[in-house]
Amino acid sequence: MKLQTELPAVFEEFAEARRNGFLAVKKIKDQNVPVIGVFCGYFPQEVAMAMGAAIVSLCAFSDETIAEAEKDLPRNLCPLIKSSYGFGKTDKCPYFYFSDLVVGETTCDGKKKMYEYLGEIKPVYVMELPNCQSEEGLKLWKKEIIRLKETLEKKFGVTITEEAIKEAIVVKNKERKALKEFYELSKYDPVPMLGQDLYKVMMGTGFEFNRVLIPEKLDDTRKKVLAEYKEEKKYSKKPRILITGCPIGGATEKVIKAIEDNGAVVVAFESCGGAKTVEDLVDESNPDVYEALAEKYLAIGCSCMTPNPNRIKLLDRMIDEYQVDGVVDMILTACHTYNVETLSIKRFVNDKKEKSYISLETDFSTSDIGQINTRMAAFIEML
Ligand code: BJ8
Repeated sequence: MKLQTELPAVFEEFAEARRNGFLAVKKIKDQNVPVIGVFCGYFPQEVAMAMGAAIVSLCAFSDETIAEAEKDLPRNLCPLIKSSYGFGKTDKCPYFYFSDLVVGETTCDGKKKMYEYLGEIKPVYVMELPNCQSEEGLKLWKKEIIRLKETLEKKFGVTITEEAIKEAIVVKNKERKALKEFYELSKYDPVPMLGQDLYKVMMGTGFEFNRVLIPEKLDDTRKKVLAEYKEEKKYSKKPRILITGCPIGGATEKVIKAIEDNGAVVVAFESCGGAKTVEDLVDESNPDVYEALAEKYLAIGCSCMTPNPNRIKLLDRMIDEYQVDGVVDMILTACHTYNVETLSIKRFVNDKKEKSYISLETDFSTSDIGQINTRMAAFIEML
């Protein structure tokens, strides 16, 4: 079995993106550009883009700050929440350090309560996200997006025009289309790249602050990957895995690695950071920019929503389009919403799609890598 030790050269630029982003954000700060730190896919980025702010994804995927967080927060809390808070408390995340404002949303209980404490360290603004994708929910979310715009205007002394939001919508949609076109390369069988490489590219795009450049970079990389693929098929046919569940990243990249070390390949990420926030575009033809943004963002199929049909709809489509053999549902310890939802996802994948399903509970430690490998090897063997 071939273990991947080095990232193919074509992806290097993206692999370094987070580290390079540290320097870039400092430069941005020196130029007095407002920096807004975010944690979640529900944040309507176009509003901040319209005022020329830099949007940074805050550190939340490592166990290095969890011990410090546990001095203030309960131990049996989701590691993502503890890590986020710990990075803020210890000032170890350069993106947090440079943020003028952190914006959170009322997603899960742990996160929204954590923001109350994070607000003691940095200015934190919390958007009231409805828990239902109903008509009333949509009205509330639209109002919340307008309230965000007004808050940003007041805090930064700027005017955010609808024209500027419209322009930002076009830029962000282009980025989504380019990212989708890129990850769709994994529809090929055999795949032209490993899931580990695909993941690096998807994460890396978030740290390019000149967003106009993102589609061009992605398109360039896509063409290179395709050209290499046409010349030589680097990978043989393998069982094809889709990852769903809690956001994956940093410490939990161990799950992608375990899947690929044990003979399968990750062809699709339905979770946040993957298709969940990318697939739907903002409707550019809607003259009401706030309604268009509210519709797009509220439709995200996160388990914080009840019910959550959009996650099933997306899974349904992706399992077919990516010729998926098995679904891995990665759950972070103590994430109640995703954990409760595993039953409906299992039923859907097994009964409706007639595919194999496994749920895998993990945290940000390395102590369960052996166990994850054993479970993944057994799961893949069965496919
Ligand atoms: S849109 S997935 S980024 S909320 S923090 S819910 S793991 S217990 S992250 Fe998320 Fe936004 Fe949804 Fe995406 Fe569970 Fe932990 Fe809560 Fe979490």
